[in-house]
Amino acid sequence: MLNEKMEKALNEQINRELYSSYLYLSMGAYSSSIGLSGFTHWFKVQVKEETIHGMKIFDYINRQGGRVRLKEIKEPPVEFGTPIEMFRKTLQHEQFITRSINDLVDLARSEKDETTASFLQWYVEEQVEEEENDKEIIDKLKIAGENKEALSALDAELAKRLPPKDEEESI
Ligand code: OFO
Repeated sequence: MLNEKMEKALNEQINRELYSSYLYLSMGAYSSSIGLSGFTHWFKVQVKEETIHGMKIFDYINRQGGRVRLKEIKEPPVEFGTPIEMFRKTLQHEQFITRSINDLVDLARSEKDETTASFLQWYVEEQVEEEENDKEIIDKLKIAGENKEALSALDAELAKRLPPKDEEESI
């Protein structure tokens, strides 16, 4: 079972995950507006990933007999600058999410809630992957520099991103 403090903190994390989804949807729209349809595809896959992250917590709260309380999702920015600036913002956001997951783990441990601490381990590992993906793209964008052909090749590569593996099981 979840205590009140833990339930509130998990509900806040659902909101952060759904905001991530909304933020990446906005980045996908921006990418389309600057002619990078492969980037749009990459962000659309990321939108699904973030929805899954939110839904896993939704399911966990329900299974633990807690109460999901959805809050307003704040409006994301509309403009993101150059592709590398946009991915730097993506990485910064993921680093913020990593800190919030670590805070949740600390809270679960201080509340002696081993079940939730163990549930959160999936997120701890997932955040390594999330940050790694962004860093890899930033590195590729650094190499591409001002070279339009290299940017176009990266756009084609991002267009091939596969949908999340656990899409069906989580929603
Ligand atoms: Fe849910 O990991 Fe990104 O935000």
